[in-house]
Amino acid sequence: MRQKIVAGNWKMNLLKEEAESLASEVVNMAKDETPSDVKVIMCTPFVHLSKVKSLIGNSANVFVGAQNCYTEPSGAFTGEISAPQLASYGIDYVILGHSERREYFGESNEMLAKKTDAVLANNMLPIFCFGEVLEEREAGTQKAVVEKQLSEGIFHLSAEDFGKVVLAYEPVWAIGTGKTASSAQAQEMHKDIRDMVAAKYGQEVADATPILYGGSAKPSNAQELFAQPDVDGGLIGGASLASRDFIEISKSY
Ligand code: 3PY
Repeated sequence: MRQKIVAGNWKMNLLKEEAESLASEVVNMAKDETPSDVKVIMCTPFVHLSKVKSLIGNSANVFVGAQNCYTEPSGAFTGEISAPQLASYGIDYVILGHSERREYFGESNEMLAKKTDAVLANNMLPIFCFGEVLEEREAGTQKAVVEKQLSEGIFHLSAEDFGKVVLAYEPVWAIGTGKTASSAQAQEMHKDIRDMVAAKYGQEVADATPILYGGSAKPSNAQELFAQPDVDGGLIGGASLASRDFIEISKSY
């Protein structure tokens, strides 16, 4: 059985009090409503991580994640946050390679390979994002694009380390656009991704790898997406900022 995961990507949203209310609501609702085999993760801006971590306390099914980290452990890198720093706050997960980081901050597959190593070396778990842009989908090259992102960004890992990774397929044309990939489009790509993992690491590892769908997932489409055999959950943008919507998504399996 693969781990079911609903991870919220808060992006650069919420002020202090707003973040604290949302996190408390999610923790309380998840305790009562989210099925016990679903992990709920809140990936917050750096400034909220410590507080959200303490609000989660010893909750059994809610975890905290960052949205990025730097490749180096320490030093003269003004404005950056390192993996050891995140680990020292007890952070569980780190999103890497979100399309907004790739597009606005020039993050390459090579840089993401180093970030992945840094996260794993500090005993945190990467949520590794990848996906094609609209022109690539229209040109029918999405599979090749995804294969390159995986082979350059994450397929250097040993099978043991790869076993700790959460993959998140996020078609860029479905991010912040309100467009969602149809459940059939998501399933087709998720199956291709699982086959790529199997070709590299073997079927057993592939069958155990959680592959999340990201891109305008919301309560009204989560059930259909999560019903697909190779979709193991979601990386949720806007809908993770409303506790009721986010928790409804966590109940959509
Ligand atoms: C979205 O749903 O828009 C996302 O970017 C999730 O990461």
